[in-house]
Amino acid sequence: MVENEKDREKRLKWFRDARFGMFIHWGIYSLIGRHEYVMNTEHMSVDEYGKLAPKWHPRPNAAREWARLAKNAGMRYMVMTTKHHDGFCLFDSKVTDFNAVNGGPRRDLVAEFVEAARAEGLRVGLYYSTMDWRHPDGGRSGKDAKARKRFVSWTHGLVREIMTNYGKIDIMWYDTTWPLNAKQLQSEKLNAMVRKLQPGIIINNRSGIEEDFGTPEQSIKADTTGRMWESCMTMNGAWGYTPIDTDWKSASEVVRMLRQVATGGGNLLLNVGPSPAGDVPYECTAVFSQVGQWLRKYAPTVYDATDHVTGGHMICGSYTRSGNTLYFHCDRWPGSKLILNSVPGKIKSVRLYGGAKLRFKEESVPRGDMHLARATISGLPELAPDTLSTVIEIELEKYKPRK
Ligand code: FHN
Repeated sequence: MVENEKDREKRLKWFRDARFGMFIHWGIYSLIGRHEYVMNTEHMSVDEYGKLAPKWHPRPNAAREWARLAKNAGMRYMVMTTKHHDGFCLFDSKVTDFNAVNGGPRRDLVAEFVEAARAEGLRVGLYYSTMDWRHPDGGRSGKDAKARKRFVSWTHGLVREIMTNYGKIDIMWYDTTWPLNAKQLQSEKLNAMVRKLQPGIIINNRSGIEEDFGTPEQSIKADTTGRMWESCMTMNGAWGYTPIDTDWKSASEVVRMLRQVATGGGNLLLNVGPSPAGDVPYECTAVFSQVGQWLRKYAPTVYDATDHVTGGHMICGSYTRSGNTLYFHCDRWPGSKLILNSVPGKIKSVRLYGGAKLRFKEESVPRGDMHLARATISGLPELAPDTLSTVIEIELEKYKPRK
């Protein structure tokens, strides 16, 4: 039965409302600590790389710490890698013995992950890369029909396992079909199986079919067609554990990214790459707790403000919007007066979010044969009440999108 738009929006509603999720890239590559691509970037043979597996002994239930960290940061869902390009499965499998139960951890890490996320009331997503550097048919499946048949059957078998063995899964997060295309990977058939096993599931666009949401990566590009989208971002430059990359994002950058995804009606999936033992780098935990604290005050200005809006102030900040209410997120504090050009509608009232009303003046400033709109908000404190970002709530008579 073809799903109608109303039912589809109902299925997607929790995801649209969630706004903020945690991405986890964890695997035997963390033992080396030089990116999840290390097998490729350092030209390791399959055997040499495979020798890492029995050396991986993460502590039990590290995922419970991640889930608490995610919850405290204001995240509402978590997505973890079940198999990355390296072929190591973090779950028990009858399809491949290169898995976390068969060697190394000798535990089902996907089971631990889903249990931990659910214990914190968070939705669960499973990442699965359909590209595989280890499988002998992986690379040649693009050109060799017999190899492709074997590899596609293997892939469908593994996806069937993660969609069957862990209860209700909320998101199927595919990654990269290389060297195959959707037709060769039989993605229609694969996703029909996934939806049969998990009726309410949401599927991303990386099995080569559009499905439910787009996945801009390391950038925030709003999908203005109204189609759901989620931007995935690293905290430093790598997805997997890479402590030598110390270029970490700040809490203010994360808050700004949250505003940007809210403005465009999308989600932010922010990544952590835990250590071999399961520790989240402290640079992430510190930022996540600051962001969580900020969200506890300003949650509605990010979670509930899902209407598209553009404009703001080139230096000081930009808006999110909920109907006729604008939230101006001020990252760089101007002092006691804020001057905004072209506010999209006539102002009814202005206040510091959760605070006292502020004075405002609307003007039309002549310049040559033009008249430029300007709104001056005064009576602000000299110093920013919140250094990450202070929100000014502007009630409009009616929101009038800028042409
Ligand atoms: O190659 C992967 C990469 O390691 C990481 O998993 C990202 C996450 O979206 N996906 C691929 C690059 O697009």
